[in-house]
Amino acid sequence: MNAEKRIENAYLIAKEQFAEIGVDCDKVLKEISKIRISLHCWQGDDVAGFEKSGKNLSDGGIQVTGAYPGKARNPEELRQDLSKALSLIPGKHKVNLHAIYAECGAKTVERDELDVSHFANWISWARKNSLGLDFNPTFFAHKLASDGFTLSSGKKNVREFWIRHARQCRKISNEFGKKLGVVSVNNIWIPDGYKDTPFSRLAPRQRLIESLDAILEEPMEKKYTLDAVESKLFGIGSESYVTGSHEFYLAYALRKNILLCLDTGHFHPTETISDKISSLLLFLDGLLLHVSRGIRWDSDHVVAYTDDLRAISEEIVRGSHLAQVHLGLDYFDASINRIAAWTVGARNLLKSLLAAMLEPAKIIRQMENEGNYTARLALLEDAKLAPVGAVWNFYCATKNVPPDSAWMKEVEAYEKNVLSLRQSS
Ligand code: RNT
Ligand code: ZN
Repeated sequence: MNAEKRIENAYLIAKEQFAEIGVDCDKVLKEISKIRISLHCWQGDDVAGFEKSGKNLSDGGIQVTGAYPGKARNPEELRQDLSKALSLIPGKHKVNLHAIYAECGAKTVERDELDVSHFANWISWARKNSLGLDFNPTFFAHKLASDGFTLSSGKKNVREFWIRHARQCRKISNEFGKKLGVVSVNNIWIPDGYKDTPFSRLAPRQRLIESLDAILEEPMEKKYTLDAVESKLFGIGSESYVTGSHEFYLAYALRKNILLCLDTGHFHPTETISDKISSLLLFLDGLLLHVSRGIRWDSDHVVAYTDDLRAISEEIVRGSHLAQVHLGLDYFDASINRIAAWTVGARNLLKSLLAAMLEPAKIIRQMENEGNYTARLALLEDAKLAPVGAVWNFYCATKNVPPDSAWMKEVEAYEKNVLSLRQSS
């Protein structure tokens, strides 16, 4: 039997098996194809960006490790690599850009002078490929971030520079939304914090409120751009104190009615974000997720198909929160093929959503409501070995994307024919 036929037959059997427990696979496939996940451009070049001036990524509390050959060196290569990865991920998605991915030609344009014209190539590429674009002001890898403070800096000129940058970025994001017809999420993450114990935990937070208020002053239509703020527990060089903590941004997002961004790597190592989702969405309009996989610390490993990931997707699907939760990936592993890194993470996130959609929700909910916790446990456990893989491979086939165990061959060919040629130059 050829692979195509085998995938179809496996699907037909799986479909019957799911129908027996009240799940309609065809309907699920329609639902999952509506989900856009946001592929973070920065995995493709180790968060380097296209600014010419020399700068240090760890001036910003993050770090990339690894030296796998073939990373993208310019916008054309980065888009080429993103296109390759996107061809291996079923569905229509978004790409997440940072301000440092502006294309300014020979000119040096300071971050507070960036505008949408510097993203014209990204916009036309996105339009051609039916993609949305998300955005992030870049508050790291810059001389005005080298003392560890940006929006909450004690220096007025530093704060004002970053406020101007963030205001420009909101306008750029707004243009992305208008020009592409897909809402653009504009996420603020700042590295601000102290390496050692501060005396005043309050003062930087007071300054951060003022800066954020100034950034968000201009009203923007939410159908084009959505503001988000991302918290963190600690970073490299901000081990003792981070201005933008979880409590700070949760309260701020509530007050301003904007999105809260939860990065899975930004909490205590044993703290998961899945149980936060239902509580937060009772009070907030929406969430942005930066799905990552921290190992021992916020290490930004490629998203794997873990219980943590599955629990996040289950919460989103069981609570019918798909419209309110914006899903983005955020990791940077430079020790493996970068196209595979994107593909593995994105496919895993989609797989976990698919698995959640294939749960026999109706029956389990009924058991729970009746207080039949024995049956609830039994059904949840049985669901773990349900033939999700057969549905997944069929879904890939319907979207002209290689199934599991076939896509990696394409990455290998791309490495041989494209990436390896980059080493010599
Ligand atoms: C850093 C944050 C932030 C960055 C990206 C590059 O800890 O997670 O989201 O990873 O903006
Ligand atoms: Zn993040």
